[in-house]
Order: sequence, then structure tokens, then C-alpha cells
Amino acid sequence: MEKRRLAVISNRLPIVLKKEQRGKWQIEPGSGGLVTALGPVLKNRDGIWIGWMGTNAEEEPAGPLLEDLIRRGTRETGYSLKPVHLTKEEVNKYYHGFSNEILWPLFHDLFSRCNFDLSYWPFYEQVNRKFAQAVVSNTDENDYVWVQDYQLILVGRELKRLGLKRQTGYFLHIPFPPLDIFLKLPWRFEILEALMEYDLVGFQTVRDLRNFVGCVRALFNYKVAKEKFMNRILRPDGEVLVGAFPISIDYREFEDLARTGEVAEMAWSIHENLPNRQLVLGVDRLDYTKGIPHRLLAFAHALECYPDMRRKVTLIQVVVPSRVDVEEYGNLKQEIERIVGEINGRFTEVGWTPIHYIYRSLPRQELVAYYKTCEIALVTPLKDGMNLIAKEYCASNIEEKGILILSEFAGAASQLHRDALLVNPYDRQRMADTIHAALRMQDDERQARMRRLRRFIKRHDIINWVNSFLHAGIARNLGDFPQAEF
Ligand code: GDG
Repeated sequence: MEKRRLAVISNRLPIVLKKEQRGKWQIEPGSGGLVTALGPVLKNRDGIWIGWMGTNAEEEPAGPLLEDLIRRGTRETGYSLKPVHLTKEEVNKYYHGFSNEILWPLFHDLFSRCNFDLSYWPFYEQVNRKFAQAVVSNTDENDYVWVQDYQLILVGRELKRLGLKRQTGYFLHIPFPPLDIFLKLPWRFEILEALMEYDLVGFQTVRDLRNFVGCVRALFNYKVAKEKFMNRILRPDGEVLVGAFPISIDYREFEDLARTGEVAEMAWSIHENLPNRQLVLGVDRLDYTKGIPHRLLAFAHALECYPDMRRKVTLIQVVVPSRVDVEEYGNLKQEIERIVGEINGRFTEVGWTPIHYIYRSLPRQELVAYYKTCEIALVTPLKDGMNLIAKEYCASNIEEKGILILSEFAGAASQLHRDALLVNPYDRQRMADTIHAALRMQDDERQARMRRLRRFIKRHDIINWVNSFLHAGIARNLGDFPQAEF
């Protein structure tokens, strides 16, 4: 593949700007799979990352200090960081508003949670234009521009409106909804048209890809040429390639961490403090798409239907604070805590509490210790683009005794369906039955399933994902890309 400079455009930069207690500004490196995966590629290609710093322009440190912090970030990451500054109103209407009150719920099939406030759209356009302007100022026409996620759908369109010629790719991290749901979006033509302004559009799964193609056919009646691994949408003034590129994790990082002495010690101490029982793990960002109340109620139903589980099973539910200043999320937190309280109040006996509830972000090592030691992972979102927890659990489960119970509505199910136990998160009875069956599964079956899951994820890791996308985007064919046949 030819070596082109890469520009990644995402809502957030891979560094976080923080004000310490004494008023001094600091930068901290961002975490997560995308940062880990793209870091080496960006370094190797003299790349740049354009994004928002997560602060309101009105509150940011003064110009020279900010520039100094950015320079430090650039030195530390090894590639250029280019911040986009947003005002408080822009953050409210583009990010909290259009992105998180309209696109997020709609694309997760939760139409009734959408707030189609008319004042959001102009800000969504305005901020996407700002990002496009940052691309104009920081790239040249030999660069490959890779835009990430639902907050920035219009960047490709805005680049064209600014008269800019760039080869562009776009990846959607969340699901793409089916036609009957997408049709409800008041800006459905604009959003679909804007997606077709990129040269390559990637989705998490073939199901998302099919939904998108279905919408294009219904709303635009464009011809779609099928190829082995991708589709080509033929517009009157050009074509766009669309494909499925299931995202993954840095497998090696999780496996290596799970093998360290510190993690082994933490894992041992978790089980030591909860003796003679199997541990079931749930880890989620606080979000209504993750199905946390449904899962807790299914666990309670299992305790009700299968009394042999009592005293022998504990559910550890980690909820990571997210979007905490949004009322809806505050309400969800209260609902979760009420349900946990009720279940514990109802079933707790001396020496046994059925649910251990943790509401904070865990250090990576501790998270991996839970992944390594818990016998079952319950990953049951109502809908999810992929769900990385499912893959991280397998990568960290080095003793290969764990069982993954996975929602059929997580993108990960499209890859892991053979060896995970699939459930419908709305079906409380089947969830309860599956938890009970998992607890009784023999060691050799557990091991065979987990071994296959681990082997698959190891082969299809995040590096493979980056390479596949760039190969398709830059070389404009998928060659031997192995993951998404349709
Ligand atoms: C979007 C899509 C898609 C979680 N708790 C802790 C912690 N985490 C980290 C995990 C994992 C990440 O957060 C969560 O990733 P998910 O994939 O589950 O979910 P979203 O944040 O909703 O991400 C999703 C993803 O984009 C990628 O395309 O899979 O479908 O919604 O990496 O490790 N990390 C630490 N402590 C915690 O307590 N350190």
C-alpha cells in the first residue's frame, strides 16, 4: 500500500485537557482502542489528528498556554494534534443536542427517546463546517482523510462545499438503523446524501451495511453494484464504496496485562473475598442502550426461578459514569441503584450479597483482573455498534474458563455467535435460563468455546481493522479482506 499521510478526524482529540485543583492546566493521554490502534499508524505516516479538546472555548486557557500544551501533546503522542475550538452553545446543540439527543437514540432504534429540536441542526452543520475548515488548513491533497463517527457525518460534504479535493473515508461506530426507523429522521435526505459524499463508508456489521443500502435504494433509487466484500453505490456524479469493517481491540495488550503478576494478585483477591462462588460480570458505560436494568432484572429472575443459584453466584456490575450532566442519564443511574437495592434487599443472606455494584471507572489493571477472574460475562446491550467489552473479556480470560453471554443485538454477535451464548435482552426468562445453564456448563465445553473465541479475536484485532479500512480506502479494493462476506 502506498504511504500517504493520514489525517484522523474525530469528535475528541486523543488527549484530555484538565484543570488541576490549584488552577494549573494539564494534558493527559486519552485511552481506548482507537487511540492505541491509530497511534503507531499516525506516527509512521507523519499523521495528524483533528478533534475537540472537550472544553468550552470560553473556559480554555489563554492562547500561548494552550499552544504550549498542544505542542507537548504532539511531542508525547508522536503525531500532530490540531484542536477545534467549540463555544458552549455549539457544544450544547451540536454535541449534547443533535448528536446525543437525535442521532444516538435513533441509530440505536430508540426512536421514542429522540428530541427533534429544530434549533440543533444549524449547529450540527456549523460545527461540522468548523471541522472541515480545520481539515482545509491542516492537510494537502495527497493526504488521506479518515472521519470517525456520528458526530461528524457532514464533514465530507462540507469539504466539497469548500471546494476541497481529498480522498476521504468515514467509519460509523454505532449501528445504522433499518429503513422504517431512519425514515423518521427529519434530516434523513441530508444525512444520507452527506454519507455518500465520502469515497468509502465503513460500518460495523453487514446488517448495518444492508440497512444503509436499503435506505439509499428507498430514498434515492441509486443503483448498487455488489462485489465480493463491498458494495459500490452508483450516484449520478460518482460512486461511493461501502463495506463492513467490524472494529476490534488490541488483543495483545489485554492478554499481556492479564498475564502480569499485579493482575493475577488482584484477580486472586477478588475471588478470595467472595469465596465458593461463581462470579458473573457486567461492565458498561452508563447508557440506556446498554440494557443494564434489563440485565439486573433477568439476574433477579434467575435467582427466583433457580434457588440453587443463591449463595453460589454473585453479579459484579460495574457502571462507568458517562454524560453525567444530562438529566436522562441521572435518572438512569437512579433507576439502576433502585433496582440493585431492591434485589439485594430481597435476596441477601448472611455472608452473601447477590449484586456487588460499582459506580466508577476502574483502572485498566483492575478491569482486566475482573475480566480474568469472572466465570461469566453478561454483555447484553439493547443495541450496540460492536461492544468492545465482549472482546476484551475474551482476550483477558487467559485461563479459558469463562463464558460469554452476549446480546444478539450487539455488533459483536455477528462475529462471536458460534461460541458465545446469545440472548435477547428483552426476554427475561431466556436470559435467566441462559445464566443458569452457563453456571452448570462443564469445564471442557467452556474451554473449547473460550479458546475459539480468543483465537478469532486474536486474528481479527484492531491492527487488522485499521489496515483493512486503509487498504480499502487508499487502494480502493478489499483484496483478501476476510471478515465481512455477504
Ligand atoms: C462506541 C460504540 C463500539 C469501560 N469501563 C471501563 C473502561 N471501559 C472501556 C472498555 C472499552 C470501552 O470503555 C467501551 O467500549 P464499548 O464498545 O463497549 O462502548 P462505547 O463506549 O459505547 O463505544 C460501540 C465502540 O464505539 C467502538 O467502535 O464498540 O458499540 O457504542 O474499551 O475497556 N476502561 C477502564 N475502566 C473502566 O471502568 N479503564
